[in-house]
Amino acid sequence: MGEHCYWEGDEIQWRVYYLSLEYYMGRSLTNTMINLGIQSACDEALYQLGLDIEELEALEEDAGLGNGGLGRLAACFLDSMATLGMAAYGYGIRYEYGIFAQKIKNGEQVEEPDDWLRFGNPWEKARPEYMIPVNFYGRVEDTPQGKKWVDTQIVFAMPYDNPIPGYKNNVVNTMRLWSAKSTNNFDLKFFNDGDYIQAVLDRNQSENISRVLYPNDNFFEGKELRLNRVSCGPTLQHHQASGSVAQIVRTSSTLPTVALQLNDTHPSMAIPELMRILMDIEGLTWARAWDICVKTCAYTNHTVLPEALERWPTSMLEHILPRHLQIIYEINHHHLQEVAKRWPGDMDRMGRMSLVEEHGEKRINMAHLAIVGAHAVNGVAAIHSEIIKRDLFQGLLRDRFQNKTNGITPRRWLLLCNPTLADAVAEKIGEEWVVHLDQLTKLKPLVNDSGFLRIIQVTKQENKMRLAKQLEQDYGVKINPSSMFDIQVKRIHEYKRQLLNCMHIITLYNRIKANPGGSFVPRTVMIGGKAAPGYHTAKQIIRLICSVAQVVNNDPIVGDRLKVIYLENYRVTLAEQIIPAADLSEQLSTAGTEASGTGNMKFMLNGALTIGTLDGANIEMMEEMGRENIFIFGMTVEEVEELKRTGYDARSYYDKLPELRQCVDQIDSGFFSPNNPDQFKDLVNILMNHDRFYLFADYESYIKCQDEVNKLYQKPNEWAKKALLNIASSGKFSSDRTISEYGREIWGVEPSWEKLPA
Ligand code: 26R
Repeated sequence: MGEHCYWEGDEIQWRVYYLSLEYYMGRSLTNTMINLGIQSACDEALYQLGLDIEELEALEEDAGLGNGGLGRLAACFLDSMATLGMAAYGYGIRYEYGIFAQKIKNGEQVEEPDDWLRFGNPWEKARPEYMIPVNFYGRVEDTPQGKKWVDTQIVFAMPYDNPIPGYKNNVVNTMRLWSAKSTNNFDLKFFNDGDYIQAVLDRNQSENISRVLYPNDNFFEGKELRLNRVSCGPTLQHHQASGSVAQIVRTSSTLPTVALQLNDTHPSMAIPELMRILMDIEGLTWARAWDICVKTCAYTNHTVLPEALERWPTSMLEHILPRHLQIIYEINHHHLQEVAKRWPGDMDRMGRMSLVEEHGEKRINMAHLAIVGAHAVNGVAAIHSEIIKRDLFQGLLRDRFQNKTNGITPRRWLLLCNPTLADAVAEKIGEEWVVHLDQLTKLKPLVNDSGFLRIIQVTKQENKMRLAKQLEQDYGVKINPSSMFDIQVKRIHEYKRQLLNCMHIITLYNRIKANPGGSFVPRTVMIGGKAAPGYHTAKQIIRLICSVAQVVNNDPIVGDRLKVIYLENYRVTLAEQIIPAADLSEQLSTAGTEASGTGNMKFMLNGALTIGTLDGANIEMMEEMGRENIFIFGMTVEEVEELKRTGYDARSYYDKLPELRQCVDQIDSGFFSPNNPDQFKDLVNILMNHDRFYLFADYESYIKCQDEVNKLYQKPNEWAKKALLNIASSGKFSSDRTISEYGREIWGVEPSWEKLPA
């Protein structure tokens, strides 16, 4: 390579590498058949053989290589990039164990390992010919030829390729997942000691790097794991970055240039790694290497919760990646010179904007590294992008900040999971919506077509019956299929406010008990999601929901007017069954905390109405469908910020609102946990004294809004009209639209709907 550098000169970027530590793919069989256009042929062929394709489909394990929204977004993006004919690769980690399987035992979450590769993986192909050595540890030497990273330990990165078919366009892209593989000449000192067996056993240690997905969602743990010397965060991240970047640089000599998209800061080690390769190996100057790095890299932010931001202790990086730490310090040096030029003498600001945090344990702020090292930085919904532009870097590098509102793939999230609705839509407007989701607006005139409204209703009813039957089999609860299916499915987190939903359930229960003969709109409330294994409060929230379900479901006074179900082991495959059956989608995050949300879009596309706050993409959903077609409640971001400034006093709401008080007192006194009255004291203490997410401040408005939901549900025809308008307005939320915007505004790549010759 050297100075005859192919990177520079041409501004058009040809290949896209999406770097993500997570890909939450779910199953591949049905999706592959659909995208190849061979679904009915396969169905028919298997039928002829006396086999049932649905039974075969059910045998496939979910590829659960993700935690939640960020990982599923990456999976939707792969589908869209292939469908839009982009030369795009998804690079990630081939975890041997994906997200844990959740069991609910005695109302509590129990985690079981997800041994998804047990019976092999028919979709992957190992590519040992592309294996790459990755260096760790060692030290940096100053030589006349520049810096040399020496005495390192080597672990190989072994790539496995997985096919990503586009929708009926004869494109098949690649998802390349790296797996850690020991070197053969490991730890010679053990050989010298004659401890051959110990040396063989130790091979396993380095292969721990890709053993298991970290189940933390929105919580950063910046410490080295105790039992696991090798498999700690920066090691894993470096492994991915190094394998990917080395290979990209190696194979790029024939092409003008590439775009590297960082899915959050998790793969941001790619920045110092790219600098290292360009300078230490290819011999470029700092200035040229930096220019290439910034032009190549772009960074997407997915959360503003401070506890989720990656801040690695410099002591760890020093030990594991000494050369990368040096490079980061140098990047920071140049960066702070720019800050000083723009705000001379403003030492305070220098401290805030530095990549290096000096208060307490010295750490690297990876978001700052990613912003400085990337030519584009984006948030994932309009409001979120505004918030990060304002808060993350206060004005510096302002012209880098963009918005790219998230989307979902209509192939999996309508065509695959809701074939009856998909057919009904195609019957009216043809099939182009599958790749041009905007076309759903053509359904709008049908709000006055009673025949079509009827079809929407019947389809929903069928989906509800199917789910009810399944749940009755799985949980042995009797479900009233004419009740409203009120659903909240997502990771369990305080900011997502599953507790607010729970307080609504308790309020409904108390109303029924106070007026047993009264008439109530029957509801089946379903809540599902995994809690991070170490997140105590989230696990308590699950226990409370299950305890409330116990009491409510077994109270004869309640009958079939209210049922509560905890949906065990929520994952991609379960989402595909639940979402088409939803009447009401719950999106309750405190305004300003949910970056976008993507589940909200899946419900909308499948004709559920939303009850939600003015947060994340809910706001843009409302803009698309009109405020009269969504149930909005609660504080705006500005009101939340105002409340924070003036001081939040939970007790004032508790004193003022009798229904809230009754509900809190019941949780506190053990009404739902008679065998352990103190069970939920911690939760109540948080709500009353340390609530960062202001649940009580939104309680009254939430309950009133739910009353409106009930009123509308009693007018099935009006409900169906709004459901139809939801579907018809959801075109914007296709990941095809999102990816077209990334292509045009960040990567310099045009989408193409051209069908290649077969
Ligand atoms: C352990 C730590 C480093 C960590 C932090 C955060 C690990 C995983 C996360 C997950 C976060 C980044 C995430 O999933 N964010 C979600 O991204 C979705 C896709 O953009 C958004 O829709 C959703 O609002 C946001 O919470």
